[in-house]
Amino acid sequence: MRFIDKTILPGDITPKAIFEQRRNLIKAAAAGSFGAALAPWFSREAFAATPDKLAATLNQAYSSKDELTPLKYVTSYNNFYEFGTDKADPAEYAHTLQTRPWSISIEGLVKKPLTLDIDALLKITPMEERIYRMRCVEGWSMVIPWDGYSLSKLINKVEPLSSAKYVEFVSLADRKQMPGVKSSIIDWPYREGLRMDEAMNPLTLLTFGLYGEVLPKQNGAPVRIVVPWKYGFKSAKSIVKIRFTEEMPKTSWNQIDAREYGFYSNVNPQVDHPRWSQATERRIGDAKGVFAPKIKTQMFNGYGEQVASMYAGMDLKKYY
Ligand SMILES: Nc1nc2c(c(=O)[nH]1)N[C@H]1C(S)=C(S)[C@@H](COP(=O)(O)O)O[C@H]1N2
Ligand SMILES: [Mo]
Repeated sequence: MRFIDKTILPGDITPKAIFEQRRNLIKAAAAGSFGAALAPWFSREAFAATPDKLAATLNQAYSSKDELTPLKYVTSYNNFYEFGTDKADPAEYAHTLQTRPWSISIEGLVKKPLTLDIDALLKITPMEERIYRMRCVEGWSMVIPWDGYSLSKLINKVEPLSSAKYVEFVSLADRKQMPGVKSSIIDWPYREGLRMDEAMNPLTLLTFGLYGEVLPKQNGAPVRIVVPWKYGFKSAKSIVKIRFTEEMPKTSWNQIDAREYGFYSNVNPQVDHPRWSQATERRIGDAKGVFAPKIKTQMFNGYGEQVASMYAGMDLKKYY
């Protein structure tokens, strides 16, 4: 079943006017006047019945200028195997996820291990909005305004020991809330990891929301990681544990098939997946739908300036 891309959703019209409106709203947010009436294009159904606003300020320095993926695609075409393997499953089944109370434990090789309630975690530093390109290994991509703060802010609070070389992220795995956990496709819980310098890179976002509101459940509420220069699966959802280790942690997709999914998984148009090319991608929600033009995938998903130096001298064909 692995990664059978059954459907690219049919096209939708994203009129330029709507896009311009969003841009203006973002400009207003940057100027500090966010919180006015919702723009009409903003579909509320995708969010919880009582949506929570996140007071986030757009960080232009880290934001892509690419056209945004309409919210309805961001919330209806997802990978979240805890709720099923079909792209439509998370939107259908994730409502059973209980995102409060929620706590996250930060442990392992740190001076100050910490267990934090989600509301405390939300407040440790001001929230930013960043428009990131996301590239999935299957060849689709989206451009999403994410709300959160650099993971480094949290890491600094726990004071990692010098022996800490990697960071492991562990997602919730609760059969009662997550129907997909019955399946044995993954040795649950879902686990991902980063090297310490990758975790500390300012681009790595501890993420609580998107489009200015708390994360929809299908997108990994109440807290996830977003690592925009890596394939989508590195960005673990609904995390309950962050652990600092000396050894490279075992990660879920690597365990499923090490030949197909490496630990690094940096977006790299020159390194093909064993079963398909990674040279191009299609933007989900493009007005032309399945006929959307394939665009060239950029090295490190276009974030080379910020991240390439971390891999200087590494053979990225070997460390895929
Ligand atoms: N816990 C967990 N995290 C996960 C996944 C998952 O199945 N379980 N899927 C990953 C994959 S393959 C992708 S492409 C992204 C999708 O994130 P999105 O649905 O918000 O676009 O989440 C990643 N994080
Ligand atoms: Mo993915």
